[in-house]
Amino acid sequence: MRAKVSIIGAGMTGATTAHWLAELEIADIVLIDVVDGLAQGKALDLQQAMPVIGKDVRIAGGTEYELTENSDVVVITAGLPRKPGMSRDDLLAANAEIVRQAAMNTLKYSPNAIYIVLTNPLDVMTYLTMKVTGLPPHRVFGQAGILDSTRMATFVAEELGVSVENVHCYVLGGHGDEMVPLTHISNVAGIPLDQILPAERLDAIVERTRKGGGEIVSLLKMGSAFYAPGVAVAKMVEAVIRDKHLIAPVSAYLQGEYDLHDIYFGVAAQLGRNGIEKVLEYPLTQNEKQALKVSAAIVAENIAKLKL
Ligand code: TXD
Repeated sequence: MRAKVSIIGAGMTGATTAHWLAELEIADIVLIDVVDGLAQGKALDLQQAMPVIGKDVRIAGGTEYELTENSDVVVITAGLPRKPGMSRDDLLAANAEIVRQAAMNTLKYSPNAIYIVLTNPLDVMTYLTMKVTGLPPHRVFGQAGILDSTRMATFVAEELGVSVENVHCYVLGGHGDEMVPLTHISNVAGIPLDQILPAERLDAIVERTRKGGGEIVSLLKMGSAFYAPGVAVAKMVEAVIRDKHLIAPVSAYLQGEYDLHDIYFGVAAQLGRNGIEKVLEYPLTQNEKQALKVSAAIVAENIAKLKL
């Protein structure tokens, strides 16, 4: 039987995730949006692209959650994006209600699905999804780290003039400007970044990575990034459907790892058919540990605002 992936929110990231996923030809896709016609229209358009690329993928869209029945994976992108000058945390109250609805409406039709959350503030919305669905934490996780890490890898590859294939970056922490790009674990062909780049260039890359989302928000002026977030989600969906045991930075529920408890937070985790199989712990420097603490305190403060 074919796998089925439902994407809630057919806006920029939802539709782009569907696009990247369709190219992988690993699942049929359903797009759901509250705006009448939007998901249907985009699904039909994408469906009509399939003969050109020779992919046998069925894509449906609508406003009705019945369409999502028996999904293997549910992706939640529904919500508002940032406007220039807004932080991700400014979206909390409005998006919490939207994500809660999306999670409950899909759970009714797909009680066995794996949930991947994209809506901001990311770690908080992922926590909310786990709580309201009552699903075991390994079946609910969020996308942020693959995006933050691919941004960092892009800047490193550009700086050194090497192939992106040689660059391996790992960004941990909450998906906010206090995220923690790891400079001695990230590497170019095995050589740690802090040994291959002068300190001031590395600092500039870390800073640009942290502000990477905001850089795009201020350029676009309406909405936020969608190509790289979309492909990051598609990568996670693929890891689940193909049971790849892929290690990637994701927002995962922590129960003591890095001395953090009852929080969703960006860490490296292994993904397979059952969701998160394992959380990896890197040996961190004192500075990195401290930076993670600062980032975690901000996420925890926002989780508390949910009053769950
Ligand atoms: O890395 C990451 N985690 C992120 C997160 C990267 C990029 C974008 N990130 C966040 O995802 C962003 O801050 C937003 O909170 C979400 C969605 O961003 P997107 O750019 O896709 O926003 P759009 O284009 O506005 O699309 C959101 C869609 C839009 O079509 C709405 O009509 C729909 O969500 N929406 C709903 N769909 C279903 N149900 C409800 N209730 C609903 N409310 C809005």
